[in-house]
Amino acid sequence: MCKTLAPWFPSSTMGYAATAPSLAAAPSAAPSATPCGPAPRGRGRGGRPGRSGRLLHDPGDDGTQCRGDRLPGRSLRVVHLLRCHDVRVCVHPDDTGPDEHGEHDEHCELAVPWSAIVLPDSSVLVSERDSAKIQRLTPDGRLTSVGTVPGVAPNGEDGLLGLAVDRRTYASTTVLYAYFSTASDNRVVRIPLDAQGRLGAPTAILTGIPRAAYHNGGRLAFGPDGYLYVTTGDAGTQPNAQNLDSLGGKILRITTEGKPAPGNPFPGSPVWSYGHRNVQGIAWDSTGRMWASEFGQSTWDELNVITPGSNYGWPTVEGAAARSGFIDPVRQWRTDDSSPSGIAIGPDGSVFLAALKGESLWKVPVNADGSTGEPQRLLRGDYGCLRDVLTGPDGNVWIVTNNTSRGTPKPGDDRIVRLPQSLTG
Ligand SMILES: [Ca+2]
Repeated sequence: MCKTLAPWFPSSTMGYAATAPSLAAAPSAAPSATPCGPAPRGRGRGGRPGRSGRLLHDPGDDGTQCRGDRLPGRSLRVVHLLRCHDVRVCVHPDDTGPDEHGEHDEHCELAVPWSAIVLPDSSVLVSERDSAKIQRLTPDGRLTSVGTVPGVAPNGEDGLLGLAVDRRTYASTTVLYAYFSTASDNRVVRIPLDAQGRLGAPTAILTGIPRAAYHNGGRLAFGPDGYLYVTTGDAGTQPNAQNLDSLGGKILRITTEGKPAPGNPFPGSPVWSYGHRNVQGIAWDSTGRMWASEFGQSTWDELNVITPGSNYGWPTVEGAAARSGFIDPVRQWRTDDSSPSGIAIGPDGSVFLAALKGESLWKVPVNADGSTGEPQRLLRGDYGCLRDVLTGPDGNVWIVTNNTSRGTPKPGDDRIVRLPQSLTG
């Protein structure tokens, strides 16, 4: 018998001030907590087919071999996990109440979601890569579009990618930052949100990031220093990574106006670190140390600790090489086992990596002395390919699946799943 879960509710423990009044309202109908017993096969009122995504076969990083959840006997476990731990993040649009099992349908049906971020009012914004829509998931489990970002030209692995808000100024400056691909470049824009939380007209703040069908980077996050960090890829042109005049294959650090941030290691440059192939995950731990995931070419995926001005080796080396002048990863994986996109720091300080091809959530313990423990492989195959991981508004670890573009979508995919602390620590 599963334990009763607390409903998802706006957290007052996140340490952030209330946001704009229109976005700060408490949820009117938070889903009720219900005990869950043995999971029946099927979902009662569910069963709508997920959106069928494209199945591409190419040399990109997005898990060409993602298998989806096809393992015999796994489906029961997936439903069990959803019912016992995680359900009610997304409520079916037609949901009018719990079913005979006391459950709401769990159907996010996101189309190629890429980035999920928590707003100060505990709602979650999710970017959809190919549709260029931004969806808002409210604490009562409803998904609504807040708008479509104009000018996005998706092709292969690019499109509408990262999102970020500056939570420290959000109440007074309600602005969203987004990273996306146009027909000619990747760029970062700022987008005002109106009183209803809908998108205004974007203003480009950083343009000219190399784009290609593959290796576009795309994660955005504000660091603890208040500056905006931007991850980029080599865009299929490997020399970009070592060329300090190129914005490709870098982690960039900029102001909210898109200018190089004060204190950057190369004067007048937004470059913070270089020698990267394709970084799609960044996070800071409680000591301020910056972590980044990186897709390998065909051998080693990486988890790196980022220090300013450092060279992480690509394309000269992949993985740990112990070569002078290059920073080695603190952990590495065979690409079939991982292919990590988003990362997050968990409640216990561990680093979590959302793995696409590896169809897993990797947990890397961090010891008191800053060293890392043996990585633990969680959720292997349970949810298919994983694109992003985040600390949800309830403080738990949440994941975003990625089955509508490369994997095998199940009814309700792609989905956001909140994981219990009993699983993630
Ligand atoms: Ca490297």
